[in-house]
Amino acid sequence: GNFQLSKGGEVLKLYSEVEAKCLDCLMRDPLRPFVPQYHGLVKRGESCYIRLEDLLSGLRKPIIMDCKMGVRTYQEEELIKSRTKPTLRSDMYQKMVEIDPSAPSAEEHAQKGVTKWRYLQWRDSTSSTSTLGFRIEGIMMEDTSVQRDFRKIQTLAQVTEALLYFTGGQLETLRAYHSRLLALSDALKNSLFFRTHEVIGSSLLFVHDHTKASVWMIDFGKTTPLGDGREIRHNVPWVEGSREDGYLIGLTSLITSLSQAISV
Ligand code: 4IP
Ligand code: MN
Repeated sequence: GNFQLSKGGEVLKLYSEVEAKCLDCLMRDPLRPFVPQYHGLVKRGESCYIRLEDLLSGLRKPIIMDCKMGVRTYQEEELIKSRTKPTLRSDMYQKMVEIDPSAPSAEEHAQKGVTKWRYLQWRDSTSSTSTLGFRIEGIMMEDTSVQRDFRKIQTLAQVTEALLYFTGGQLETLRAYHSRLLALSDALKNSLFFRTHEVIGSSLLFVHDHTKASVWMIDFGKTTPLGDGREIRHNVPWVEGSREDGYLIGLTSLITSLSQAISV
């Protein structure tokens, strides 16, 4: 929805100041090879866009998986807002009821609304986000059909099953993804950007076709600097105020699951 097609191997994404700042920083960081190349801003009509490398260009009938990383997908600020000045979202209540009519409380049913924090938190706790540190948001197959039923996956064994489905069990593809994630893990260790940012709602995009497979870090609209020289570890559970995101918990889960898929 946020994308507008563009020519010349580029895509345009609706401008966000938070995301643009991250991309600027990432172009000068060891993570650069893991991020779509950023070519600055462009104005089209009334709107401003971020110019990004098209990660699908040159691929034939690509198959794509989006994994949202971290043990939570809401910012601490969202939790605070839900307590101090709660705004009810009827669209989020609606989405919740469609998936599980028994999920909202009696009060939420009465007001036909939930806060954004409540909705995002519910999504996290009913998926593998809270426990495994990531969830599969969707898979787009060769025929461009998108499957979203993976969001309710809870166990690592189910993730491994999904990875086998996504790759068609092809060993070469699974191995390529595995080694790419190990390389990412190394780059994250050397990244000043990673040490100094809380990474929320960001995804790893897995893309392969018949000839190659790669993984990219995308979506930095809720990734913010910790400030004041603060750093986080990314590999410990979150408690309020710690700003820990659990990104590395998710990466470890994914690497473990890929190892299992390879040895099937
Ligand atoms: C969506 O819920 C996703 O969590 C979005 O995150 C989020 O955008 C939306 O919040 C929320 O409605 P579903 O995927 O369950 O439909 P993403 O953009 O990563 O997909 P934010 O703003 O949190 O990035 P709203 O407030 O945009 O509706
Ligand atoms: Mn996303």
